[in-house]
Amino acid sequence: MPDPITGRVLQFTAGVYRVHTPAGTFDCSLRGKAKRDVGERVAIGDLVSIERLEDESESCRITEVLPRESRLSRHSMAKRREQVLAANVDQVAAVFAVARPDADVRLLDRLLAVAELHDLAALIVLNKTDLLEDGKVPPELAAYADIGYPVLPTCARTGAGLGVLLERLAGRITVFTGPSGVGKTSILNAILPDLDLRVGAVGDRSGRGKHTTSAGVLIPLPGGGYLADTPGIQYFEPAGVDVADLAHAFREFRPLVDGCRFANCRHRAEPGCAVRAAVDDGSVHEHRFASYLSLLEDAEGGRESGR
Ligand SMILES: Nc1nc2c(ncn2[C@@H]2O[C@H](COP(=O)(O)OP(=O)(O)O)[C@@H](O)[C@H]2O)c(=O)[nH]1
Ligand SMILES: [Mg+2]
Ligand SMILES: [Zn+2]
Repeated sequence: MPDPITGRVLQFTAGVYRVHTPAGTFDCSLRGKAKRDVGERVAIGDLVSIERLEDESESCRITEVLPRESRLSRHSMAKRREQVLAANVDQVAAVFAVARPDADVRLLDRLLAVAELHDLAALIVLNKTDLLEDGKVPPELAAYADIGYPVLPTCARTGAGLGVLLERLAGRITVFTGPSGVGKTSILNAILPDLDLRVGAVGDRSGRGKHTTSAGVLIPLPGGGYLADTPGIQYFEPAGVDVADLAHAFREFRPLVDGCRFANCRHRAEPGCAVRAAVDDGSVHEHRFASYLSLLEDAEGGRESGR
């Protein structure tokens, strides 16, 4: 029996796992004992041992799934279980455009909250900088650097900023996410010329792109590391989240919450709320607070509907 090889699950389609290894990329099956041991479906990003079947040299099977270091998951209300979107993720890159379409900060805050709740680092990519008249990132977006998120301006058209982005991605598994039409596929095509993914056209009126990127793939990067394209993260529902944890998902609130008068303060309109005071004195941005309140409402709604 040849020695097993260790590799990374890139994709899963119709019962076949595509596994990237130093010896090449192989299509593998998962059956028998390995399947029973896993219990839940193997996710993209999982590290697995595979072996080639001796009789059919083209055929491989997964013999073991190595322990996960992290997972990015979404709680499915309908299926009443956790759905793992990607395993062993190191960071989340939230990709937005500076214009066409304008950055949706509510969605950005939601994605950042997902990253924080999973204890994952996050970075913000602001694409289409060629559309900035004065070359300056809008202050509302630049402000994310003040609360500790790396903000990386890029332009898929000219290639500006892509070198810095690549350095950030090297050797890590990064979930690449954001609304459609912001240029995610264009960035991938620019940094990985061999990939040749389809770029969606932007509709004239809405400024939004067509949905052209399919779900659940991990793309190997030339400098090591992978990009994970997991659209499901956008539909994150905070319904499974403890409302007490939600303030921690807004990193600039964390040092404040101990200063609230009530230990169970939800930072809505309670007297003596330190978060509210920080919003009033301008040290916490209004729109971050509004995003928090909207997620709080969702989280409470999920709890009251008797999940
Ligand atoms: N002006 C400008 N347009 C861009 C840039 N990057 C992408 N686009 C355009 O934005 C539209 C959507 O791009 P696409 O890569 O499909 O976005 P995705 O939906 O996020 O994958 C396409 O028409 C691209 O040509 C950029 O840096 N500057
Ligand atoms: Mg795309
Ligand atoms: Zn409070």
